[in-house]
Amino acid sequence: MNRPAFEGLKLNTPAHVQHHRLVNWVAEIAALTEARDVYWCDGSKEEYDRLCDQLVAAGTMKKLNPELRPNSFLALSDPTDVARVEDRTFICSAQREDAGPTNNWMAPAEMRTLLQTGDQALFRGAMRGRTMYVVPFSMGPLGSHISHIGVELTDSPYVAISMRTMTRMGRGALDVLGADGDFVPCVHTVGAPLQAGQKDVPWPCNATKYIVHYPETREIWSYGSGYGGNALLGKKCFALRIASNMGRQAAAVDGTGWLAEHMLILGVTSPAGKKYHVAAAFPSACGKTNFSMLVPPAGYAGWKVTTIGDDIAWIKPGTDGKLYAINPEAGYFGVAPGTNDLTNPNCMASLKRDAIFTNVALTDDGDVWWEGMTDTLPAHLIDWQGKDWTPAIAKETGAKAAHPNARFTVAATANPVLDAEWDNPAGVPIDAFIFGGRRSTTVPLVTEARTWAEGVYMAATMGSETTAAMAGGNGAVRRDPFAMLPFIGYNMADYFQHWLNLGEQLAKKTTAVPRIYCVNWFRKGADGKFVWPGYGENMRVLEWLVGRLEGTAGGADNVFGFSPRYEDLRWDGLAFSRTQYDSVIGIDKAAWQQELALHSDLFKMLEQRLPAALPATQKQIAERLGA
Ligand code: SAT
Ligand code: MN
Repeated sequence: MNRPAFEGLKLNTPAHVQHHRLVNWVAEIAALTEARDVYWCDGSKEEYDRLCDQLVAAGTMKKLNPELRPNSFLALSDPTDVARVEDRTFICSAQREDAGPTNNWMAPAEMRTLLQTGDQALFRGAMRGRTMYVVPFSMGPLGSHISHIGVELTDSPYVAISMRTMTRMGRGALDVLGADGDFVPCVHTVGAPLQAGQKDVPWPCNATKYIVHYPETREIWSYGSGYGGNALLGKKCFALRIASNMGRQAAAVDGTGWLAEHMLILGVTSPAGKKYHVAAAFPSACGKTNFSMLVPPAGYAGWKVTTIGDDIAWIKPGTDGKLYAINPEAGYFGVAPGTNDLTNPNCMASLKRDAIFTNVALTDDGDVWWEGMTDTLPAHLIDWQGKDWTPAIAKETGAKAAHPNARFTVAATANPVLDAEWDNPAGVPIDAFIFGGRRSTTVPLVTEARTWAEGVYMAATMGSETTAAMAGGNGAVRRDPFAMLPFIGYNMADYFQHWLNLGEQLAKKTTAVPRIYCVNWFRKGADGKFVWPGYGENMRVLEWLVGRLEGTAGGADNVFGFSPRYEDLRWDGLAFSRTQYDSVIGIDKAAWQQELALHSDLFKMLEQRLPAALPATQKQIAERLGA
C-alpha cells in the first residue's frame, strides 16, 4: 500500500465539524484516492462564484455574455461522457435475487476488490493531483422527517457547484447531521489522476465507468464519469436507487414504509380555488419538467399549475393515512433541446440567469442555443463539440448544434410558478398518480384505474420508447415499469409488492387513497406526426382528472380502466376533431393482444417473486378484450 505520502495530508476539517465518523471516512477516502488536498464545501454564494471562476480558468466552463445571460456558464463535456451509463450501473446487494433480473449485479466483495481493496483497485490513487471536495447535502427540506442527508466526496468542482444548485448543500446539511447523524456516503471520481506537471484536460473522465450501489450499507461509489446522474450522486443514485431501498426496508419497521419515485409533483388549482396535488412518473426525457411547469391554454382562465418538483418524489404516509410528498431536490437538471417559449415558457424564464448549461451550442454573441429553441436557425454557432456549425453544415452532415441530452442546471427558486409549499418539510398531500410512457401506438391518451391493483398493473407494465437520456437510447420500445427501470435499487417484483402492500395499508386508514391514471401524449398518426398537441393542452386531461376527483367528470369503461369520451373533455380554444380524438383514445384489439403478450414476457422475467395480483389483473383484461 502506497499510503505513507498521505499520512500527512491535511484534512482541513472546519472547527464546526464534530462528526467523528464523517471525519474518519473523509480521511480514509483521501488516503485511498491519494487526493492532493481536501476542501469542505460550505454552500455559500462566495464559494460558488469562486469555483465557477476556477472552472472557467481550467477551460471546463465558459462564462456567457453577462448582458444576455447574467451569471451563467456553458460547460462542454468530453464527447464520450454525455448520458447515464445503464450498462455500467450496478446494484451490489449481498444476494443476487435482491437486485433482481432488471439490474446489473456483482457480489459486494468482488466489487470492493475491483474498486477499493485490490492491488489494482480503481479508486486507489484516482484523485492524485486533484482536490477532493467534501459536499454535504440534504435531499429534501432541511430537517424534514421525510428528508435524508448525504455526503459526496468528489474530485470534480463542476459536480460540487452543480450539487449546490441541485440540493440543499453546505453548512445547513452539516448542522442537521450534528455530531452523530446518519448520512449516505457517496464517493465520486472522474478517474483521471494527474501526474506531477501533467496538464489537465477541460473535461477529465475515464473510458472505464462504474456506477455502484451497496443497498445493505447504503453506499454509492461512482467512477469515470462527470456527467449528470452518473456524477451528481444525490439524484438517481441516492434519491432513487438507495432511497427506494430505504423506503421498502422501513415497511418492516412501521408497516407501510415509503416511496422514492421518478415523479414530478405539481399543484393544480381550479377556478373555484380548490387545489390538488398530482405526482406523475415518466421516463427520462419525456417531458416531466414541461408538465410540472404547464401553462394552461387560452380558455382556462382561473386554472393554475404550480411546481413542487420536476423529477423525483419522496412520498410517505402521514398519520391521517394520506400520502405526503416532498421534492428531495432543490434544482432542475432538465433536457434543453426542444425547450422554448411555446413548449415551456416558465422554464425559459427560469433560465434567464444563474444557470449552467452543459453540451448546448454557443452563439456568436456569447449566449446559448439548442435545437428547437427558435424557429429561425442562427447563421453560425459553436456546437457542443466546439466545432463550427451553420444551417448548411447541419443540412449536409446532420450535425446537431446541441447534444440531444444537453442539459440545464438551475435552482428551483428561479421558477416563476414554483409552488409556495415546495419547501414545506411536511410535504404536500397527493391526490392522484399519473404514469406515462412514450408510445407512438397502442396506449390511449388517458385511463383511470378502477382499483389500486389495476393502477399498479398499468404502471408495472408501462412501456416506453428509449430516449437520449440513456447512452445508446434509440427509440426502441422497452418495458419501463413505473418509469423506474434504470432507477429501482432492488428486485422489481418486490417493488410491485411494496406498492400493492402500501395501497392495502392506506385503504385501512382513509377513503381518500390516491387514484391512479395512465397517460400517453405520444401517439402518432399515419403521417408519423404526434396527433395530440401536448404541452399546455395536457391541461385538458388534468381538468378531467380533477373532475374525476370531484365526482363531476364522466367517461366510459375501457378494457383496462375508465377513459373520457370526446364529450367528457372540454375543447374550448382547440380544434381537435372526434376522429383525431378516436385515434389517440382508441383501443386496437390486435395491438392489445400483442401488448398483453409483452406484459407476459415481463412477468416471466420477474416470475420468481411476482405478486399474484398482476397476472390476475392481466387475466381480467384479456377476458374483457376477448369479450
Ligand atoms: O440521470 S440524469 O440526471 O443524467 C437525467 C435523467 O436520466 O433523467
Ligand atoms: Mn429523470
